[in-house]
Amino acid sequence: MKVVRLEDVINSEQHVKSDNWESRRLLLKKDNMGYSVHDTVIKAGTETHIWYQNHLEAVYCIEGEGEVETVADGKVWPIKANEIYALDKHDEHYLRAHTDMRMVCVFDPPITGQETHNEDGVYELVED
Ligand code: 9YT
Repeated sequence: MKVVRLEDVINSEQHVKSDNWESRRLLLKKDNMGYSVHDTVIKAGTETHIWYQNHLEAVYCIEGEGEVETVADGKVWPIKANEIYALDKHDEHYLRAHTDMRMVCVFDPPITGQETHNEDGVYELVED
């Protein structure tokens, strides 16, 4: 087994920073778990367009509050600490953070760590 500490991931190559969020990737494809696990901070006041066409993602909010709007039906889902949302239909959505939101994200398939959001908010699949 292994233990991964957030303090060791911070400011390493597994700490990815964007305008709207920072993602500390605790477990990646290379860890061979079948999923990846990220400790992510979504910055207060931001709106991010996301559409993971190639991945399923579950997002557990452990701090803060905001909302998700699913594009297909225009439904707005308030999200706060101790709630998990599951993008079980590869749902295209907008994530809006009212405060800083700390989210634990699980991706299936696992991301490799090299993905970036393209113009559609998609992570392309990265082959080894
Ligand atoms: C909640 C969410 O999807 N945020 C975007 C970043 C992504 N989860 C990542 O790469 O950790």
